[in-house]
Amino acid sequence: MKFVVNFLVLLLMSGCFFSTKAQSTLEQPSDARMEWWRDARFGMFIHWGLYAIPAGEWNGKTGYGEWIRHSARIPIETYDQFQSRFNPVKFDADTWVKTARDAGMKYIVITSKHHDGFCMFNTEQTEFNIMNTPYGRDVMKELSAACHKYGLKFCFYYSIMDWHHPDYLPRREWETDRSTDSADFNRYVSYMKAELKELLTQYGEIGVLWFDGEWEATWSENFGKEIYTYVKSLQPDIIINNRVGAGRLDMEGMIREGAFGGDFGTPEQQIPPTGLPGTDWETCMTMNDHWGYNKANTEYKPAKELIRMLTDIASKGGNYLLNLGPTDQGTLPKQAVTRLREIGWWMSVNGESIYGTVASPLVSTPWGRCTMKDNKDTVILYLHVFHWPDNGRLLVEGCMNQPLKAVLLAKPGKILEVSQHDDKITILLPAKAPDKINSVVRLTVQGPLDITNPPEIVAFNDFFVDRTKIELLTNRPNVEIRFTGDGNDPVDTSFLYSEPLEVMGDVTVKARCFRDGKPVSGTAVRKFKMLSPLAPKNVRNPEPGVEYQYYEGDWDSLPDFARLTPVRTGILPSFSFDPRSDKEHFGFSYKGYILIPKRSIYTFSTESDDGSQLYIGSKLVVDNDGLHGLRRKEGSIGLTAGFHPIRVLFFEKTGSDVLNVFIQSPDLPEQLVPQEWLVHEK
Ligand code: FHN
Repeated sequence: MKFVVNFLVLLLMSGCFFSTKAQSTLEQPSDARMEWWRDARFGMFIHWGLYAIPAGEWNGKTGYGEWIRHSARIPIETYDQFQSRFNPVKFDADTWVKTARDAGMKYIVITSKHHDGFCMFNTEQTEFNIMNTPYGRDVMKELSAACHKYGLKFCFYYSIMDWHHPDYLPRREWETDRSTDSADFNRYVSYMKAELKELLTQYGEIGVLWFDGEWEATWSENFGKEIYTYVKSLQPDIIINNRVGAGRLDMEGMIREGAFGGDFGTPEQQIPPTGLPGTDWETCMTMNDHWGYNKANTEYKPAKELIRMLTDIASKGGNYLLNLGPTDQGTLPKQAVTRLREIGWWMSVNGESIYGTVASPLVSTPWGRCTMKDNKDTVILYLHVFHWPDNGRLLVEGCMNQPLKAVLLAKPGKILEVSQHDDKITILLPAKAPDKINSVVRLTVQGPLDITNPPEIVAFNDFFVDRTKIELLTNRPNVEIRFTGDGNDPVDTSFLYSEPLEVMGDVTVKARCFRDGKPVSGTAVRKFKMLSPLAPKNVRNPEPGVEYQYYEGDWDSLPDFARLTPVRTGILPSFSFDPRSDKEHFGFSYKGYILIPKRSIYTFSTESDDGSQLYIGSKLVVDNDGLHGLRRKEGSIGLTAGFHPIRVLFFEKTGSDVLNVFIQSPDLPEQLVPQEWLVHEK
């Protein structure tokens, strides 16, 4: 109570906080084996196989990729015929490798075997391989030689999932004609090991084994550890991704707590929102919308976007594995080549700001991104300027290091004027940016690194009911946090924070770190707003469960269910799919009341594949609509204790289908909405 009173008194004057809790930050694990990979930062992903022959088209549909055999439900006998047509007569390993090298890429990861089971290398383990095609050449041997010739690391992608091998289970659910009687998964694992031995003993040094297709129930953590150990026994210095295990959290690419994670995480088609201290990770991404060649998909990401993504990833301490899908003729799509050429030009000037760098020590870089080389006695900060300042003044906050020199990498001979006031370093830039996509300033400062980011203003939510607790945190030793509650910037005489406080009204909190009376960080700002909670509804005869309406249809977003006729209706204990009859093309509308235990702010979230929405009363609290893989979105609302109307909408198009509905409040740990809280009116 003391601090609430103190705070109220201080808030009237301008507020006060108390606490400087250290946050743990894991150091990057130093490992000679990972060194080349961490330095490389940028690699080429290649998806090439029989699927390049249909090139995304089947029965008049053109939206397929490397999954075409499954997605278009092509019988194995039909698909296998592609083997007798595979003849990439225009393939030239040197051309491919030089294209990667000239783009600034340091390694190539290529599909030795994708899910279709076709082996793009000379294997003794199956006839279903490239040597038994009109082409009859081992392209992996040629690429390996070219990589070793031009100084790139040669790496293999290898799919655990195999839609061709008779011992692999499960079959595709539509392949009811393929017997599983004699299938022996352990024998399949032995087949895998025999192929991996060929890949790891016949193609020279392999930089990375990039496993994939590990998500089906037949694969296990134990298999993963067995294969990891086996691969390392063949090439001890090889690097292996986390998809060898069974613990990956879908496309975000990191592993569940305690799961076996190989050597690095594998976010796919996404970039983690922040750096992942102490973790090696690599984002893999397509240039268009497909991994394998799709001739109709001519929309490729512009080079500007690709360069800025490379920079963003490096600024967070990750690698960028950028994909292209070659044609059945063995050529690289021209749209990909033109983009790689533009990336190469940028890298030829600015590559040092990517290679061998580590994550930015600065949290706030509104003008772009930062990468770093910390040589202890001197530190190099690479300031990647996406947005050239109109006033020509580039500001770096929170750095107490003495600036030694600043130059543009595009004009290294011209020294830029640099000044420093407290934690603020200002660099005077020329009127025109040398590169409209990303101009890099190399700022060299005296070590050791002395950078302090603004304090973290921690609270359950920006909104609250009645009161909320706020903490101000920093991981910096020998600093103090000073703050205000009236919107003014903190100064050395502002209130000192030492313990959490409670806020009972709208307030703008500003906080900054100080040392010996001088500011050493930028200022953190966060606005808090008190909400009036929704009043409860009177429910005369509450009965357990929610009402559901089950629909069937083909949608790309949530339909207006009110305009449709449900296939089935009834009561369910929670938001489940039990009554559905089809695994695809269906939707649900659930409605009822949720019994809220206490007056508070509540955060709801839906985790769904495909789209979902959650309403409380007439308010759309969570909008997670659209065609997407497993994705989670949240929203908050103030509620009083009692019954509140809840409505959840969901649709599934094709593929996997998931709906989870979570609830959380300052006093309620995040959890699936308890079934006993859900009722409907009898
Ligand atoms: O199913 C594969 C897909 O075809 C592609 O190989 C990507 C690349 O990382 N991995 C899987 C999807 O997550």
